[in-house]
Amino acid sequence: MANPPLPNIPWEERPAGCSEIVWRYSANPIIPRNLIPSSNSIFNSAVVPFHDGFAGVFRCDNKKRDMNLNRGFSKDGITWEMENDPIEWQCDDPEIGWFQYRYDPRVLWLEDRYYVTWCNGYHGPTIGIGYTFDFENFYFLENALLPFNRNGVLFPRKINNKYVMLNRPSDNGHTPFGDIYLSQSPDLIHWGEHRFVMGVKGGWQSTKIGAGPVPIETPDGWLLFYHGVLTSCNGFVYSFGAALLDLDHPWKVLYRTGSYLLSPQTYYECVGDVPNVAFPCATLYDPPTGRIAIYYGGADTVTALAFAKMDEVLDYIKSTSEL
Ligand code: BMA
Repeated sequence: MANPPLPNIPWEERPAGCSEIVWRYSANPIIPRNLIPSSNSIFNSAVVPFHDGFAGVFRCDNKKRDMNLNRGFSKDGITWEMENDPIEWQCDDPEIGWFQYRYDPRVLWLEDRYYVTWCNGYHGPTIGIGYTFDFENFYFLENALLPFNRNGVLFPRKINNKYVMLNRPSDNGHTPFGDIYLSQSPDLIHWGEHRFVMGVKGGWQSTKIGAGPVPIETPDGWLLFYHGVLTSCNGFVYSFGAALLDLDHPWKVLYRTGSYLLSPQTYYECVGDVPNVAFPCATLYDPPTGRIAIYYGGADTVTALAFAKMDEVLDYIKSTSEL
């Protein structure tokens, strides 16, 4: 199990009187929309442990409302320094190296480097894959799938000797449907052996669902936080819950939360450029303490932090599971 201890994980105990499995950081949002001069909004972003602190790839929509990815660094995972200019991706192939838009990054350590996946504009949304060794130089690898697809999330190790990626086929717009699929690859470039993982259900996850942060390996299965969308008379509402996927056959869902773990209820989740959105893209995990920190976007405007304990999340998924 490749989950090293993370003693410096950002953490705040569950507030007195709170009975939620996932609770919010009291000083949310941790990243305001205007942290850098160029930004309109900074949200749906991903972080990883890096050196003695943390590094991240952030969705920064600029004041022209271009959607792009900027890098950032933090000592404590809470206070971030971010570059004002977007990451420049090195790519030798001009056919795929051009910029249309980039958003909703996920970042992970996989074998020998940090990989980044995101929703990449290439004649419509698809999954871009890039990598960096040092958060200085970034390289674009390929578009993994044909448009239209979003929410591409890699597993942090090969499974059955293949790279594995969750993804969500979509349309070219705001997609009023969507189930989670899984694709497999020998080399992170050629993808196939597609499998259905799970589809929409009632209530908070009735319109569409999509993988959130990189899955965490546990003895009980891959822990996947995922977002679910409900269509209200006022538009989409983005909440998140979690599932446990079989370790060897990760398209097999073992358990799945019947209720959401967090839904947009605070001001910074309900009010912003897109109201009523809580959209998780990263977790940090410290196995010795069971602490989990969840990074999520609030209302497509700011970045927020929530906390949970691994044993409680696993118990909750199992005890509320509805497959
Ligand atoms: C999805 C993506 C996300 C966004 C969400 C709510 O389709 O664009 O980046 O958070 O819609 O607007």
